[in-house]
Amino acid sequence: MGPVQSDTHDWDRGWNSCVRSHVLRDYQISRETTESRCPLMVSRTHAIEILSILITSVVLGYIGVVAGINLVAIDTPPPSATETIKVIARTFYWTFQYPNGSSITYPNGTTITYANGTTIQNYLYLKTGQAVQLEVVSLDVAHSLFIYELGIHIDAIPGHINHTWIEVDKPGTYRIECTQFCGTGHYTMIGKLVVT
Ligand SMILES: [Cu+2]
Repeated sequence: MGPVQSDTHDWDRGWNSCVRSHVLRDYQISRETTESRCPLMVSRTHAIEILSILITSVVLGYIGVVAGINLVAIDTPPPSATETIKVIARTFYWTFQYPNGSSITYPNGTTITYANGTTIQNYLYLKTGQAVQLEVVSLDVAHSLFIYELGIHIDAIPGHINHTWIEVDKPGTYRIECTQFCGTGHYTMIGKLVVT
């Protein structure tokens, strides 16, 4: 079979010619056949493969870098978050340990400053716009602190401190719950974040 008459470019003519006269006729679509009989086609195929790999690598690399930068940014507390509150999980309650000099404003409007810090069970009090760091730990089994409305979710693991931070820009009461099944009283392990 002679070369195909076409107004397309050289590569297309080479391809059609090679495939029709050798590959399809012999029913052998192998690397050896294509390389020995259709060098033009092979070189074009390799160029497309290399280009595809390069484009894919650049796109995936870009996504990876952007995701990495955002993950680090999300995990990094703002400079104003100088105070660290310890969140301690036990079966089946939370305690929030405030550092020395903490100032807490309660819902009735009273503000108290605790020179030696204070510990409060099941209630975490914050002021609107107050950024604090949280150190989360468990004293018995694995728990997990979850504040659905704020998208905060962090495990409380015995012997291991997990870090996160929180800043709420809207006053209100937000439910704190444990999302790790920790025993028969798991469902009672409810706390409240009160933002004044
Ligand atoms: Cu729990």
